[in-house]
Amino acid sequence: DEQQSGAADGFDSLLPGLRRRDFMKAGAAVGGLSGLAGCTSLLSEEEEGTVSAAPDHSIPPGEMDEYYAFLGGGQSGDIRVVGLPSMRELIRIPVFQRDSGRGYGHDDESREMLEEAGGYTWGDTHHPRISQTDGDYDGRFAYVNDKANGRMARIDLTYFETDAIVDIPNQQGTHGSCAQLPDTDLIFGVGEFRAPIPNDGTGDLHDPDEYGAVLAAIDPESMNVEWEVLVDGNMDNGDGSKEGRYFFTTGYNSEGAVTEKGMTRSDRDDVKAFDIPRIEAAVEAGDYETINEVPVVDGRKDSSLNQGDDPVVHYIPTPKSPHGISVTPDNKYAIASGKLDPTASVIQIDKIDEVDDPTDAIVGQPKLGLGPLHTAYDGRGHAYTSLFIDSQVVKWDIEEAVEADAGSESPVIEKIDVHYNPGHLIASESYTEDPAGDWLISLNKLSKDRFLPVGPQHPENDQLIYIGDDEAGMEHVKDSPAHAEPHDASICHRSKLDPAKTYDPDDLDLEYTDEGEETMERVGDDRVEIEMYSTRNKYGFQEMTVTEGDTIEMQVTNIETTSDMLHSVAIPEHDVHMRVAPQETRKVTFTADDPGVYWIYCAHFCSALHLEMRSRLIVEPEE
Ligand code: K7E
Ligand code: RUQ
Ligand code: CUA
Repeated sequence: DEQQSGAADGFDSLLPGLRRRDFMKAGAAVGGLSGLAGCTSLLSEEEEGTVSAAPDHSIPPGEMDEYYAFLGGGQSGDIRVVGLPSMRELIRIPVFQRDSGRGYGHDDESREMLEEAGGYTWGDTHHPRISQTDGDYDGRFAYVNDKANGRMARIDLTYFETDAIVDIPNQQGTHGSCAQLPDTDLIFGVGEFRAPIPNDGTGDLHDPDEYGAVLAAIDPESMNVEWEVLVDGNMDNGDGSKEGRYFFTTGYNSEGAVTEKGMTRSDRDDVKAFDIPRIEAAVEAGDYETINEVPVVDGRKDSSLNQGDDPVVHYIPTPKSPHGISVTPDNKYAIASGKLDPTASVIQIDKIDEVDDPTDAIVGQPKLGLGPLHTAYDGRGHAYTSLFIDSQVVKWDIEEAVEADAGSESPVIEKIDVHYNPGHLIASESYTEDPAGDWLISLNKLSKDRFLPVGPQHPENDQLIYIGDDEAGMEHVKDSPAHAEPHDASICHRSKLDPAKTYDPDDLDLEYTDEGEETMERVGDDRVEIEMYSTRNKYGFQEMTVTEGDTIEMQVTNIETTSDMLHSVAIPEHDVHMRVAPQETRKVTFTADDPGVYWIYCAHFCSALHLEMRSRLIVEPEE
């Protein structure tokens, strides 16, 4: 053994491009190492791809990835855009938090949007979903929840920017989020925390029986909450059927308890299937109560709307605290992962409204392993479920699970170790009708020993797994450390996105100020309005003189026509950093509180004269 590793080491130094690990793997594949000649032949086998089934995932310098992955950044409040298969982080899209790198929350428009959405400084983004047309990504928008403050945001994928946020009434934690398919007619926000509705201090605050949670349906254009449905128990994740009839949520705490012990007392919780057309008919018929200006339909079990043959919400009992739920690409099944139970429940969608006992809609219950959380699809009839406790991804056969007895392990095809404790996993285009079936990312919560230590908080570990070869099996090809804390993701082929190269001034509300059109005007006693341009390497004004106490409204157009040629307006001691991208116009309003001279500078490195790109804000003392 010693000799072998010695040989490997020696070989390693001869061929620095080959990592020792690959070498050992190659060796194992043909039954051990036996001298240098054998090693050479192993190498060529690897080149022919007999050892690794995965296509090249290294993406050499200058080449582009095939997919965009949009990852919910969790408590960082952003969305990360990652290229696949390289796993390189391309950009972050700030959603619920200020970000000086993108000037978000620093100019008037984005600052007002954050202010109107509650004025919080952070959010908890879990589930980014891309808008679809005809069951496929149309690349127009992404929507993402804020679990922390009960909000939903929209990201404009032309500019990769958050363009709307709605603070959802009657909802404290918005957890699952999803678009109604196939054409994104509604966006659903799944209310998790049960609280009094309205939560304004009236009524009995101590009696959990008086609490409730609602599903919210949001118009994707106006971002108005159209209606809500009140339910029993907590809700967790959500996904919609592909034809738009149902929206599914997993639910825990059917007990309605307020302690961990109470929430896990009973053996069953449920999956709720919201019948969208029936709910809309109830709203149409005036069968609702308006709370905080939103029509709220009563979808609780004992509601009159749920008696009889046409319930608005079906409660389908499933084992103990199910977590993830996702609909199969062929729209036959909704699969709920057991979390505290080692099974997943396969619910046949067209049976839901046919069976007398809702349990009969569950047509399969394979035993997968410990802590099943989320399930993704490859479009070839396989499901991939993350096992949080086992630290594994399990691949299983969906139809086999329907054939087999409940609790059977026979549908399991294969398990692969991940490092460690995966939450979500996601496969390319898994949420569409036609998943690509090549790559899967396991978004692991604990990286433990996988990276250089960086103190008590470790990075997360996003692992790339190739799933494109059913015969060779799943292959783990990459570890990628991630800033806290990715949850769900959507992976979209690059052909379906068309990001802008520069802004279209017609898309913006503020007026374009070209070179020669700059103006500086005093309005009233204590307000100065400035409209100017920026370009390499100057601002419209080389100096701006104002008086102590003035409110300054500074609007800047970046008149560059070259993509990526950003300029910004950074003003020391005024907390201003306004990024202005090519052909974009932004405005910032601030007060010149203290007399003195302040150098305005451009914080985006733009040319060799970048450091000279400056202007002076001269604040004269008040007389
Ligand atoms: Cu499992 Cu918010 Cu989708 Cu996180 S939830 S992992
Ligand atoms: S200066 S290139 Cu601070 Cu060295 Cu930026
Ligand atoms: Cu403009 Cu730096």
